Parts: sequence; C-alpha cells; structure tokens
Amino acid sequence: MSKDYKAQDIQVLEGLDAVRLRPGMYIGSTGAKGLHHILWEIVDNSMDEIANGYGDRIEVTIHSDGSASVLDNGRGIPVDVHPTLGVSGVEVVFTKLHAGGKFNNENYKTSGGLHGVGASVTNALSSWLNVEVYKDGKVYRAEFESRKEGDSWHGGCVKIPLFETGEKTDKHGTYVRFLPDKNIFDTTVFNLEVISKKMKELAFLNDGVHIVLTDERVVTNNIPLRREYCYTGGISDFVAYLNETKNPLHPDPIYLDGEKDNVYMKLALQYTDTYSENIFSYVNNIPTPEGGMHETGFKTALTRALNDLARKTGVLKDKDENLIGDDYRVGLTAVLAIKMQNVQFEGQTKTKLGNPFVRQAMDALVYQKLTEYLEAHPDVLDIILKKGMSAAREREAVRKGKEQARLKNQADNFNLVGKLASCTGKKPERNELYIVEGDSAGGTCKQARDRSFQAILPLRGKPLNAEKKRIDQVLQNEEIRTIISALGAGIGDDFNLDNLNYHKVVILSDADQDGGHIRAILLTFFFRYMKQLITDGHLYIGMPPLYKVAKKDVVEYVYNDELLDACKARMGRGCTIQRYKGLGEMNAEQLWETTMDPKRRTLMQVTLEDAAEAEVLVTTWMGDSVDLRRSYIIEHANFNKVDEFVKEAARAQAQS
Ligand code: TSJ
Repeated sequence: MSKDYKAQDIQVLEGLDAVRLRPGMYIGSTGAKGLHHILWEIVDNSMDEIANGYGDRIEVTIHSDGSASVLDNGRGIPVDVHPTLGVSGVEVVFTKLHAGGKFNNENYKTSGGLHGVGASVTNALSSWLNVEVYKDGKVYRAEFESRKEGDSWHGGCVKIPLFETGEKTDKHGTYVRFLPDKNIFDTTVFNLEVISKKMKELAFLNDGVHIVLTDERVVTNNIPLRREYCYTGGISDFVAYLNETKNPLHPDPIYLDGEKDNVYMKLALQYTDTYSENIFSYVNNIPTPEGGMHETGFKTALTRALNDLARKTGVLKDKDENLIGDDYRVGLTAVLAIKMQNVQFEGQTKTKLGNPFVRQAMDALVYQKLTEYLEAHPDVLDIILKKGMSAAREREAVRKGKEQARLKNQADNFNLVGKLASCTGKKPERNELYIVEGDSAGGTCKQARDRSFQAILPLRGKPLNAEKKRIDQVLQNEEIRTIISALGAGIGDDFNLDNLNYHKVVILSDADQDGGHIRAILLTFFFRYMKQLITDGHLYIGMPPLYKVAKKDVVEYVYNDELLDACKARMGRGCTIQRYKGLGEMNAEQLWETTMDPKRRTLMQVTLEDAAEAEVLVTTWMGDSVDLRRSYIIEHANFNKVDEFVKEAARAQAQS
C-alpha cells in the first residue's frame, strides 16, 4: 500500500521549544486531559500503523514509576538517516514538530488532524522518553530527556542517538516509554479508568485489533492488573454495548459502510424504546462530540431516506406532512466513524468537523446504503417508521401542551393556577415551589409554609400513578400542565430560564413505592422537557424524616434507617419511636421544622444523571414488554447502574 518510505519523506516544520512555551496550544491543557493527550498521541501512531495493514496488537502499560509505554507489532519507525537533516528517522519523529509520516499523505491514507501534532509533543513534555524499534532482526534504541541549559529548560533533547543494540530479535514493531514532566503538568498520575475507556473505544473502532492494557501500579497476588480489548464486531458491538441496559426495538444493529469522495464511512445504528438520542461520531478515531459535517450529512440522509420510504410504503399518505429529523432520532443509538485526509476541526473544543464537502458525501452515501438496507429488511423498516410516527404524535402533544399552558397563563395571570397556592413574594430568585404528593399532605404544607416565598402545588397521586402511560399522556395531565404554567418558563425548545417564577423547585413525595414512582415520573418529565432546570441546579428533592424519636421533651428526627440505631443509642432507654408512613402523618409544625424550614431542612439537588436514570426506569415501566420491565426492575432497582457513555451523552445533550 505505501511506497518505499525513507526518512526524507518526513516533513519538518518547527522546533520543540514552542511546545514547552505554550503546551496548551498543542495538547489543550496541562491538566489531566492534557496528560492523557500525550499518551493518546503515541497510541494513535501505533493505531495508524495497524489501520494501514501492519500489525494487529497494541500493548499499553502504566508503570509503577509513573511512566507509560506503548508497544505495537507494526513495521517499526524508519531508522535510516534523513538525507538533509543527517539524523535517523526516529530522531526526526521525536525532535521535530509536525514531523512524521502521518502528514505526508502519500504514505498514510488518513491524518490525525488535531492529534497529528505527533510524538515530538509527547517528547517535548516528558522528563525522559525511550524508543526501541524492532526491525529486520535487529533492535534499535534511542533516548531523549529534558535538560536545563542556563536558566531555561529544553524538552526532548537527544540523550543517546539511535544505535543498534546488537541484540537479535524476531519481533517487529515499535516500543515507546516516557515519563510526563512534573514541571509541565498539574498532575502526572495516569488514570486507569480514563485509559481503559479510551482503549475500549479504540478497540470498538478498529475491529480485530488486540489492545492490552496493564497497570503495574495495581497488583494482586503479584499479578498486575490487565485488561484486554478486542471486538470482532467493530462499531456494531459498540452500539450493542451502548444499548446494553436498554430495550432494543430490533435484534441487531444496522451496519453500513462505504466510500465516497475519499471519505471512508462506517455506521452502526439501533433503535431502542427509550426517548434519548445517542450519536457518537469519530473522525480518524478521534471523537467529535461537537458533531460537524459528517454528523449533519448522516442526519439529513436518515430523515430523507425514512420519509421517502414512509411514502413508498404508504405509511405517509399524500396529504401527510413529512416527519422532522428529531422524530426519527428518538430512541436512536448510532456510532458514525469516518476516515479522511486533511481534517479541519473547529468549534469551542476543536472537536467539530468543519470540511463542508463531507456533508454531501455522507448525505449521499448514507441515503443510498440505508435505503438499500431497509428495502431488504422491511420488518426493521416497519419498526423504525412506527417509532418515528409515535415521536411525531408526541411532538404534536407537546405543541398542544405549550399552547394550553400559554392560554392558561393568560387566564390565570399567575395568581392562582389551578390548585396552586402561590406565595406573596415577587422575587423569583427567592421563591420556592413545593410539588407535594397527595391532597392531604398538600394541605398540611400550606399551613406549614412561609407564604412570603413558598408556594405549594399538591398533586393527586392517582392520575400520575397509572402504569403504562406514555409520556405524551403525562403531558396531558392536568397537574403537569399546572406545573408548566406555574413555573412560567415554557417547555421543550421554548423553555426559557429567564421567565422562571421559582428558582427552587422541590419535589416532596413519600418514601414508599408510590412516592418513588411519582418522583421518577416527575424527574423524567423535567429531564425531557425542562432540562435546563436541572443543569442550572433549580430542581431538588425534599427529604422528610422517616422516624421521630422522642423522650420526654427531647425530640429527634431521623432521615434514614442507618441513622436510627445511633439515635436510639443516644437517647437511651425509654424513648418512643414513631415511623412516618407518609408526609400526611406529620402536623404542620413538624413538617416545617423537618422539611421546609431553610435553616433545618435537607434538600437533595437533582443532577442530570439522577434524572437520566429515572428516565430509563420510567420508560421501562411504561414500555410494552412486561417481562423486560420485570427483569429490568430486578436488575436495576438500585438506580445506580447507568452506563458511563450514556451519562456522558446525557451531559452533552444537556449542554447543546
Ligand atoms: F508516535 C510515535 F512515533 F512515538 C510512535 C510511532 C509510537 C509508537 C508506539 C509506534 C509508532 C509507530 C510508527 N508504529 N509504527 C510506525 N510506523 C512507521 O512510522 C512507519 C514504518 C514504516 C514505513 C515504511 O513506509 O516503510 C512508514 C512508517 C510511517
């Protein structure tokens, strides 16, 4: 595939001092992210070699001295002497900025873009770096180090120029080991989980490559921790993994690949019964969380292909309008990985693909391949179109909900929306809205509250509690609509925090199963329609006590079972314990003291992860598959197991 490659093919642009002067320009930051970046730099070089057909194995090791090493079984970095520079190819790669075959597009089909700044950056920012090349039966070695000359430090200086060690070997490949410079980085401790996640991702993106990760800092029974990643199913395996905790609507991910205008594409996608959209895109193995032209092209093709097929199959009639893109991405999990030359990154974090021609290339390619696939798999097409149609119905319900909320707002003029007991204060920053489970607890709250800043909205348990309610039906619910009106900030893409009437929204429900269910439904509602309320930290869960422990006139409230014993011990013999079965069992004074008084109450701020987990739970409850629902609840009853990737997607979604 590649022509005869010589050291002279390696292009040279700049010296290394620039890197130590402004590390941020080359690796983004000198924090943990930058530290790991200099490791990815090295791993990417090995992966490029393998992606071009040389070798199939990468071993990454974190050593106990804090250094990291990468070994591959490729051809080995060129060792011959560069004709004009007069040093070995290895030396050029590690001491000249922007050097390396990656930028000489004749040798490698793809360049790493932002990452392509190369191994010399890693060298410049390391205290020392050693290289070994195994080639033609011989072992070559070179050593580099950071040095102080006069007042200033120089990174990546040649300590021992490349030499033949004299050992014989039947291996071929490259080994690089380096110690990040403590003078540069805020932290020089590699994070095993960060590296694991990246290696797993690389293994998904490059099917068949064996990646072995060893952490010599973590030893049990004399054996260092070792993780091996290899996926023969590539990004289809990736999608299946991302959907592990979800309920797929069709058994296997759809896999498509192809080439157009020198852009090589791999795409895997699968729909689930959830409501979230998870698209992970990559360019030359580099994640592009900000998306860009490839993602845009994919999305427009998906919408166009599905609308066209919906018409062809009569699911959409002549009189019907096309669905919008969002409708076809509800519940979608997709991994899109492309390879191309001359990558341009833009955006806030330089992780958005900018090359305009890629959009058209991807649009055409995905349209063609997806149409072919779905025409050959009518059962899958049917499932996807049904999902799209139900998303469109829900979109319509949201629109109606917004309209009704607007009308209601006008009619009620904020003073009394339904059963809302509003507060007298007019400062949204100070005002609090308590959403309380049950009419009777609501009544007690109204007596207990400080009406100058606390508003109460009682929820009747029943209508929300019914299982198998789809979320669009939840939107039709009278109380939910009252919440929307009371908050005054709209929903969905109209949501505007500037109009928020209450800067603290507190969900108050019983500690039993019903209460948990209502809480989960409310969280799901806020997650899907008022995400910013959560990300900006306005949503809370109130914590009423579980027990009242009393002895004579000493009273203590206990908020969980673990603390009860300690409390009993403190109080000594003869104390009485009252267990509150629900909020309704407390009187106004007790409710104020324990749950509503800002000086004494405990509020739990809701995070996006909490809400995303609740959503998974609720959509599973509400879904059609009873068996799956049952097994899901058994497995996930602790709310805790939500995949890292999913969490991250939720975070990214919330930011956009
Ligand atoms: F980043 C790096 F330079 F430090 C580094 C590069 C680190 C590691 C662990 C591996 C590598 C690397 C480079 N592995 N394999 C290669 N291959 C080449 O540089 C290479 C070998 C042969 C030819 C040829 O045309 O004969 C061309 C190239 C670019």
